[in-house]
Amino acid sequence: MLILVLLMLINKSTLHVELLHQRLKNMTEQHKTVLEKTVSMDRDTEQLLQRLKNVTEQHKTVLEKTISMDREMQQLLQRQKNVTERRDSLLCKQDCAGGWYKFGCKCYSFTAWSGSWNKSREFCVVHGADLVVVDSKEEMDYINRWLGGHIWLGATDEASEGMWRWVDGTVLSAASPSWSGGKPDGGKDKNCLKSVWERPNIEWTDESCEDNRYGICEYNLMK
Ligand SMILES: [Ca+2]
Ligand SMILES: [Ca+2]
Repeated sequence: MLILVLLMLINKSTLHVELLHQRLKNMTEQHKTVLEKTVSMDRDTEQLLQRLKNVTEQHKTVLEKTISMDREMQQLLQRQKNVTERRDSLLCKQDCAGGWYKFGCKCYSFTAWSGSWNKSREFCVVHGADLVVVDSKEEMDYINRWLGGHIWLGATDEASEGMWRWVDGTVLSAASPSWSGGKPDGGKDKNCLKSVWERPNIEWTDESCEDNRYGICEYNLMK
């Protein structure tokens, strides 16, 4: 009986040992698998780090090129500005056409005959000019020195009553202090700008465009 019990105990121990052995084997395999995965992840991480390094270097190179191109662009723009200024300066030094008077970089002349505002403008345009656009106080003072009264200037409200525009498209305010007192007041019958001599000043008034007057033309030497 004792032997039988001993045999049973030995048998049970053997089974237990086998079970332990199997568990150890499983754990070893699991450990091996985890180790392999860790090695693989390490490799991936290294590759990713290398790629990140490459991308960072590429980015740095592109950034340096962009900065260099910006600098070149600034130099080119500055050179272009210098060339334009030199060209304008040379153009401005030219003489005006015969019979035209020079002020700054502009040339001025009266029309050769008196005519309607449109006929006067045509004369100016045929000579490469247009009716004068008075766009600074200096210019106004200059032309006033040799303007008599009743001369066509380059502004009209023909296109839209009350909306005065110079021939270059810029707006002439009806509130400009150059208008003679109470002008413009001619409504749709008077759509063209004329100088009048309101002693001691030259002032502006609206006039019928069909009146026959001399006009004053202007052209820019720099265009
Ligand atoms: Ca002008
Ligand atoms: Ca008018």
